[in-house]
Amino acid sequence: MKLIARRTLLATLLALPATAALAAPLTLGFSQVGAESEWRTANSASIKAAAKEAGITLKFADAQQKQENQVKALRSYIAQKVDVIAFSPVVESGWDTVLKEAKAAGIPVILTDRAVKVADPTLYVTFIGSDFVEEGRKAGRWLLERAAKTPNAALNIVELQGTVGSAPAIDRKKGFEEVIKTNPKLQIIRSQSGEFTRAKGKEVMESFLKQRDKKIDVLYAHNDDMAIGAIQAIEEAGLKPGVDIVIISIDGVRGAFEAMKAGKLNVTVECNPLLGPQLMQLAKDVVAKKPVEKRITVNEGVYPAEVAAKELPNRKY
Ligand code: GYE
Repeated sequence: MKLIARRTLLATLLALPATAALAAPLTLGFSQVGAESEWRTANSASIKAAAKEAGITLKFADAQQKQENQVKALRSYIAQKVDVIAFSPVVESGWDTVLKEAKAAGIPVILTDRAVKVADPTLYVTFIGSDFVEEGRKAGRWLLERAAKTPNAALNIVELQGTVGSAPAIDRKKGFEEVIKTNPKLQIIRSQSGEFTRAKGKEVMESFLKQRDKKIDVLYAHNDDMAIGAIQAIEEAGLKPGVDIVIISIDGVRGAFEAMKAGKLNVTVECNPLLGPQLMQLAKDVVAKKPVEKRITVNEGVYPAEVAAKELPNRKY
């Protein structure tokens, strides 16, 4: 008798629309840049695991570093009427139209990792990610300190830029240049995109090394993967990476710590990809119409080769 009563009560409760609405899992449409680097792999894994943990239904699409694929994914999320959209924009510009479509459909948009340039900032609710200009400055400051130890020597720098038009490539270049220009002995003699990948980083470094007009003293790579590709090119050219050419990169992935331990990379500036848990909380808050900050940054450090062996076991990506 008691059991039947309880069942009836439960059925009544479940039939209530308000209860049903509360129990419905939130759907998040996420458009990822691609799978170009160790950083990105860790970022995607973090987002997938955090969605599961938070009980959020995740629709996930990999754009293979192509903006057109991201626009398609965003449009399909709008058509599917997801509760909230999040994406990491491959490049900064060209988003106005699709973001207006999301707004017109009443679907809130969260930016993660990379920023956009849009005329109307209300086209997205919030942006969570690193301060890339500051990362570039940190890389520059490390080099300034190193250069201060050999004050008379001129240092020729080659730069491997990230994906053309992407926020991290633009900002990491800007922050680095801002700092190194205070020492005229530091000059960027070549700068080209290695698209944030190992393969392209290696290929571009090979071409830098073939041009024998100037000696290369320093490599500044906008991410660890390109630095790791370049290390291979430097070794194949019969030089010692980390010794004959000082190497600075950004991200702080495991591969970078291993390269530092082996003495082939001199320093990495941390960029934390583990944005999943914070993104899921934001998604819930945004859907619940709670006020959120427009810009949420992540705290990060700098790791020189001297601390690599000690730090490696603590790394989470
Ligand atoms: O540094 C790089 C990746 O947007 C911060 O993209 C991210 C960058 C990261 O491919 O490795």
